[in-house]
Amino acid sequence: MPHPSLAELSSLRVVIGRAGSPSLSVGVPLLTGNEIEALFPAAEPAGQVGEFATFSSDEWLLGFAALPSGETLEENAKSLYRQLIRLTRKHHLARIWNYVPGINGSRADRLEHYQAFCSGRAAAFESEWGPGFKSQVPAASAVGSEGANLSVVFAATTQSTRHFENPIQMPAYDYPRQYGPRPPSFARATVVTRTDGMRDVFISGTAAIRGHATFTPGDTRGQLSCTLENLRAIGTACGLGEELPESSSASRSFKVYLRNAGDLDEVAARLKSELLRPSDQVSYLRADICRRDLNVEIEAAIFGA
Ligand code: 3EB
Repeated sequence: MPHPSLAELSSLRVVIGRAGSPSLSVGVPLLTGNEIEALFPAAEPAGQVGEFATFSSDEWLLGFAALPSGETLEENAKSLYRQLIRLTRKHHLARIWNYVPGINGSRADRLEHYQAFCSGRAAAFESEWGPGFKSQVPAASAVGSEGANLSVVFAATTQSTRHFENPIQMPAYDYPRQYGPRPPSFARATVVTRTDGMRDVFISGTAAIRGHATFTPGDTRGQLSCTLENLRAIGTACGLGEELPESSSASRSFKVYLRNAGDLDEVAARLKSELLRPSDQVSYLRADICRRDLNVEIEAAIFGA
């Protein structure tokens, strides 16, 4: 199948609340799927709070913000996260999406942009929540953006949340120093138990990391197998089961990030036979992954499990 050249692709736009409300373009080209990521269509605008446009529905508080990246990435990550943590004080964080310009590039002192982002984010959590913050961090993803801004999107809730780790992956917040001065601050999954007893489950960006090491560096086929195994393992750990979930009318949406657009057909064919159901929503996006040797990352949101 011929694919459009990367330059012609439209970029993913995040819309919270009703269609047509202001959107955030996150600088991630869409390969196939919906160019609008519609989050919580029932939410209503709840005002601008600092840098964040916020939205709310009964139990949810949502928002997005963007600030310039470049040499100010670490400070701006810290500043956005301090605002985010303060404005969600009466809620529990359930999911954060991060889009980081030039994620695999390095700043003048050679610290990688992703590592600078991780430092700013960890500093914000530590200053707001104290040194034990890691047990409270929610599910997240952090992928490369082709735009100029660091974009941050969050979902928080007044319902109860539990965070889960994957037994076959080291918790990211415990990664050793070889990956950067401050480890990433996120949980592998967050489960929201709704007042009606159903669960909404956010599975973080999941890649081919075993323990803390990259599995088959640069090899998409091997990494996809490892990523699918990680998804089954976190599904089991968080109580959904490896079928995410086995049976049900739960609505599932997936985002698949590919470093190389040329991997699309092979990855999509395998996911169709090994992961996806006809009722799932899935978008394939062209993005750099936070480690240079990773080619694929998959995230999931499961509502009503
Ligand atoms: C990993 O497992 C791959 O920094 O928020 C996945 C999900 C990854 C979230 C983040 C990073 C983040 O470490 C990368």
